[in-house]
Parts: sequence; structure tokens; C-alpha cells
Amino acid sequence: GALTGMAAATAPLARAQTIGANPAPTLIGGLPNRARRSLDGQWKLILDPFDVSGRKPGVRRNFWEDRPTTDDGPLVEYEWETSDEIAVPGDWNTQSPELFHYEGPAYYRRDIDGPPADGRRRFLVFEAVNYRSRVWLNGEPIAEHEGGFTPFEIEVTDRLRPGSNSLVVRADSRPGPETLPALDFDWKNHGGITRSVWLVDTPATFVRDAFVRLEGGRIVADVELDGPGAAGSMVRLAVPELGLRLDGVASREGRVRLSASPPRRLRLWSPEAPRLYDITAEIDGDRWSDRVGFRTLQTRGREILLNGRPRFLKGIAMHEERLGADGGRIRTEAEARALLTEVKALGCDFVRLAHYPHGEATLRLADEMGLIVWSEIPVYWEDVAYAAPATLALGRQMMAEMIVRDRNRCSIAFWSVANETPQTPERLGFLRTIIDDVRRLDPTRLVTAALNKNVDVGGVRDGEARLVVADELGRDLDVVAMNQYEGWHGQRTPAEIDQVTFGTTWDKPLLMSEFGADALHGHRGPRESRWTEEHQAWLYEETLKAIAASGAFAGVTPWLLKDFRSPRRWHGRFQRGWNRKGVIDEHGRRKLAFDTLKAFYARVAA
Ligand code: GCB
Repeated sequence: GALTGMAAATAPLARAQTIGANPAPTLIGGLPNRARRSLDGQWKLILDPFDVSGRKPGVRRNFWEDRPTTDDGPLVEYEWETSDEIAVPGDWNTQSPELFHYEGPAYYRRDIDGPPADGRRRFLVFEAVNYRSRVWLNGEPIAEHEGGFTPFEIEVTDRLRPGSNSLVVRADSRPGPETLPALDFDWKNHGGITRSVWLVDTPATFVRDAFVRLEGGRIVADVELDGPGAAGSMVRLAVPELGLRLDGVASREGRVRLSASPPRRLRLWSPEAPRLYDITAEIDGDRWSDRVGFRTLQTRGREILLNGRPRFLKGIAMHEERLGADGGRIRTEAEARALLTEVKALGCDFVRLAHYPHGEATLRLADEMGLIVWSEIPVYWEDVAYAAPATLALGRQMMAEMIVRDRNRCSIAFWSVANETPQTPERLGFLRTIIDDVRRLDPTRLVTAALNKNVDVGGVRDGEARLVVADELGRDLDVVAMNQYEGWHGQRTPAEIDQVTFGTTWDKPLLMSEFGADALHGHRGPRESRWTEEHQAWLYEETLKAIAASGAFAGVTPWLLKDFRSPRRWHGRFQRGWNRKGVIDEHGRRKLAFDTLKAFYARVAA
């Protein structure tokens, strides 16, 4: 569209997206330990609900040009200085009542300082902008990015001028037929610069990232350097608490793989003992560091093994919405911790981060708090354009960005490629391509997807049913997962859940990745009555009983921890724009089902 045409007229964009055969985004790793300055705070904001400046650019409204306005000069119909302000990070929807339903576009502006000291480099890092973004520095477009939940970086070393620089960001959260997610999804589309923004300084040659893990019985570290001095540099890796030191020389591409057999004193990470180690990777003049845990993960028949031992994963799913009446996107570590603390209070060792990559703070907390993680990309429902090359490129890109950002988080056990997607050839090809990427980028996790079940009534008595996952995609997955809503959607009541047998035709571990029912906190009544806490608790009891009796499952993540905002939940008495399937409500008040689930997990051995 208009934006593409404009880009062609200017210097090449530092494209934040690498769309190609084998997407490998460049993201600086170990960010919390880097020399970095926060650009969080109040930014200026201009809304353009008709997208006039995007579709019909003109000096009067090219916000990114940041023209000084003089009342006796040429006509300019915006003025940054006197415009409203908005907090970054933060979705715009919950910052002002009039923005609640706004989807964009919106333009953000702030000043940033001049160039780094001689010989240093500077990068602008956006942790997330929902959904589509375009970035200008001093009026020049410098990057564009699609995808609302993954980070992107832009090198600005040679683009900054002395003194103050004008940074303008356009955020547009409107979904379209080829976006991910597409036009229909069951959560609120919180728009804007939803996560933190940073300026990161590095030496000319620096350690861009290291991927450190236990693989094939060895500690393996892939270290990647960036800069003119990368080739041939000596790289030193250290895990001081293990007395482990390794070194090696970087290849022409600035990469080196270091490995060693694990020292005897290595303690493996587990939910019971979430041990992490400080790790550094150094070259002369720069050091990368992170805290990383080591564990093994594999499947055996229908079991999932952590550190060689099978376990039943006691989980819960959650969206990335903070506690509180407004239900906005999580902005801070404290907000993330508050939710994960409730996950732990349920007795969980497992959390499904639905339906898109959550913020980095959540993943770091999962490492620390001992929660096994399922992480996914928003390939969601049947509206996705599975046959569109642009959508496939986007899905691959999101998956790669998620993996590169989070591959050092040992808590992550599952990369999930999709949720409830139709069993068509287009979708099968789409997901297989992404799965191939995942296996190339990260051999240390299990690949899964939340699948629809197939109804199979053959050979069962009247009224009874077998719900099985027979999806062809199962062939490509390590673990299959079933979403099912018996007792809520469909014909059966919770009393009839025991007529159903769950399973899969694949000889692989099976998770129940969703079940649940809406209940309004405080709405009490007979258990037969929908929307009551009693009804939800009853459905939990019956489903958990069926899970335990079937022996078919390696774990479960009920849908879900907290009520969340969804524009497609209209019931005037019980929903009013909230999906009420939480076991706690938006204020954190526990429903009866919270205790039902907690009691079940207390009985099940890990
Ligand atoms: C599902 C979806 C989930 C919805 C849920 C519901 O199957 O995977 O995103 O929110 O059902 O509440 O109906």
C-alpha cells in the first residue's frame, strides 16, 4: 500500500523482519544485563482514525516529519508539543475511556539523545508494538515490523545526529485477512506500544547472543558475535559456580559452538528446585551474561520426561492481562508476578501462555519460580489465510522471533504452532513449514499444537462418545494436545462427561490443553444452572475425574486462570465483554473451581 511506496522513495529500511527461507531474526540477547537506557515514560500521541496521513501523505499531516509550526508560516495541521500524552509501555485502550475500542492508527513521538561515544554502537529495541509498526528517526523511515507480541531492533548508530533527535512510531492494531491473528479471535486486541522500549549501547564488535543449553548429554553454547572484529575473535564462556570455562575462536561469520560434558556438581532445573546459573560469554571489550538453567526433556511413548522422569503436568492457561478492573496488558514484572503467584497457589507446575508470546519478564519469572511453560504464536482458528505466502512468512517470522528471544529460558518445554485450526491441506502445509523452522532453530523443546478433537462414535454404546485427536498434524508433533468443552459447548451437561472417552490415534503424549466453563464470581446457585460458580466447579470436578480415570493424559491446562476481556462475549448479565472462564475474576477473587482444581492437583503426584 501507501507505506511501501513511500519506503521505496527513501534510503533502504533497516527491516526488522527478515522474511526468507530460514528466518533468523537478529535480536540482542541478555538484554537485562546490557548497557541500556529506558525510553519508557510519557510519549506524545496523535490519532489518525481515518488513516489520512498513511493513505494520503502530505506536509500538512506527515506527523513523522515533525515540522516546527509557526502561525505565520505554511499550514501544518498538527502540533506535537501541544498534543496529548500516553504512557509507554501500555496499551492505549485502557489509558483513556475514549480509546477503549480504538484500533489505530496512532502516532507516538518522543526525543532521543545524540549519537553514542566514538566507536560505540546504539540500537533501538522495541519489546512489542501491537500490531503493525513503522518507525521514523528525524523524519526518515528506519524500520517496519508486523506482529504484536515479539521484539524488534534497529541499529541507529549512524542515523543519530548531535543534540536531540525526533523519534516517531506509528502503531496500528487493526487486524486484516492476512494478519496473525486474523479477523476473529477471543481476546481483546490491546493496541499500541505495549511493552518497553530501550536504547542499547554496545562496542563496535560485541557478543550479540549465546544459546546455552543441555543437549545430547553435553552443555552446548552457540555464541554469535557482531561487528567488524567478529571473525577470528577469541570467545570465552564461563559458568563460575560450576568452575566451567570454555573457549574457542569465532568463525568468519562470527560464530562459535562451545561444548563440554556437564560437571558432576551440575544441579538440573525443575519446578521443585528451579536452579539457575550465571553464565558469561566474553570477547575482548564485551561481555554477554544471562541466568540459565539446565534440564532434559524428552518423550517416551505417551509420557513426557523432565530430567529423565515422567510427570503429569499440572497446569493452567492464562492470557497476558493484568489483575484489576481495566484488564489491560501486563506492563511490569510485578503485574506478571501477581498472576504467576496465583498459578503457584493452585499447585501448578505448568502454565500455558496463550495465545501469543508473552512479555520477557513473564518467561524470566517462570524460570525463577519453577513453572514449566507452553509458549505459542497466534495462529488461531479458521480465519487465518493459510494459503497466503505473506501469512506463512509472518508465522515463520513470529515463531523465529519468539524462539530467539526466549531460547535460554529453560522453563519453556513446548513451542506450540497453532490453536484450533482446521484440518485442511493448506493449513497442514503452513504448519509443517513452521515446524521445520522450529526444529532447525531449537532442538531442545517439544513441538505441539492445541488441536480440535474428532468425534468418533464407532464401537461405542448409545449416548457414549469417543473424542479423539486424529489430526494429520499429529505426525509432525512431539506432543499432541486437545481442546475440548464437553459440558459447556455442545449437548452434554457436566453430569454426562463420564459418557465420553478421550484419546488420540497418535502414539504420543497427549495434553488436555483446554476445558472450562464461564462463571461470574459471586453468582451462586444450583450446579445445574449455567454461569454459577457451582456449575463451573462441577464441570471441573467431572472433567478432572475423567482425565484421571482415562489415564490418557500427560498433563492438563484448564481454560483458564483469570477472566479476560473479549469483544465477542456479549451476555448482558454475565459477560459484558469478559470471557468468564477464569478460576479467578479480574480482581483476583477466587471462584469455587479454583479450590476444585487445587484439591485435584494436591492429590496428583507430579
Ligand atoms: C477456545 C479457544 C480459547 C477461547 C475458549 C472459550 O477453544 O482456544 O481461546 O477463549 O475456547 O472460552 O471459548
